Amino acid sequence: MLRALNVSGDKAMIHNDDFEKAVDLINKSNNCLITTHARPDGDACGCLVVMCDALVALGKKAKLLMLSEVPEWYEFLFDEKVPLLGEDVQLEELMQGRFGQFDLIMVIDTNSYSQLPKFDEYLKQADKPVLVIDHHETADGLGDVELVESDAAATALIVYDLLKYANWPVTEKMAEALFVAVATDTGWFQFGNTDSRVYRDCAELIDAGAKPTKIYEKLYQNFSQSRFKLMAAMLNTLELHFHGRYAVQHVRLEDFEQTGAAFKDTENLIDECRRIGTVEVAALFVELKDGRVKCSLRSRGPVDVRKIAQKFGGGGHKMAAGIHLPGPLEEAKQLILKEVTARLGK
Ligand SMILES: [Mn+2]
Repeated sequence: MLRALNVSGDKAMIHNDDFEKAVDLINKSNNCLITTHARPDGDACGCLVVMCDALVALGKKAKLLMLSEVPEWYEFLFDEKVPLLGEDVQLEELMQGRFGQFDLIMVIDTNSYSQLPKFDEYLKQADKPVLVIDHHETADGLGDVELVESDAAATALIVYDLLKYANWPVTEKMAEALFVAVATDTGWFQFGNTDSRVYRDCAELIDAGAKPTKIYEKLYQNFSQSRFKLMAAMLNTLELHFHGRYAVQHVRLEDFEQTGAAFKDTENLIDECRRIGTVEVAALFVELKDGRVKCSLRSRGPVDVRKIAQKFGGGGHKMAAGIHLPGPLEEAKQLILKEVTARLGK
């Protein structure tokens, strides 16, 4: 039996017709390929686990594929290592159907080609229905059916709504994965996207078996020594502009070498400087091996960092966005400083 979720007619919410189409697409499929954006975060990982389990529970085949490595602190979500495109599976194998003969492709927590390196080539030529579940505003319209709601704090909230709409059971493991997804995308209920829906859904997930204290320990009190040293190196680079309203930090290639940390260890490090009371905009610049600089931006004021990111081909949300900039580091910093100055400087 299907349960009506959205009776308010609120435009920002996903219409029941779309949930119906998504359920239909899934019911018609037998062999599904599920992927998410490169550099998967907690929301991406959690949603993948949940959709895979939901499909298997329906008696379907489902395969996960990652486009870049899963950070080790999310590995506990997965029963086994997820195949990595370009490493465990080559694009050619995927193209030729040797990884699987799929009749449905699910793209989760992104709706843009630029977030799907190499996989975008497969997606463009694959003549298969695509279901997108996402909460980002940047959208290329990849799906034949799309469950997209930019007001949702996490894609996991949409996944959860889908499960409830379709009346598919939520196991303890699924509840944990959904909780991890929502908790990480809200910075453990700190960010501005933490609305009553987040707390309501998380309360339900706790009732379904998610254990917040255990999850907190796994996520936030589980640093490797090398990651902690990388954080210490980053903290030492802090620059403050505009009387402490703009915080800038960086990580150089040599920091990775000296600490033994990996690129993925930079996830969420940008949030450390939010402890400084004056900070409204924060930027973290990370040198990449290919010479580019990954810039992450956070806002907790009126500055819309997505607009800054979009100027240089990046994307994200008002409060959190990212861009790849050409190097060197100092020039990338100047580029963003100019944008922030236009917004904060008087
Ligand atoms: Mn997300």
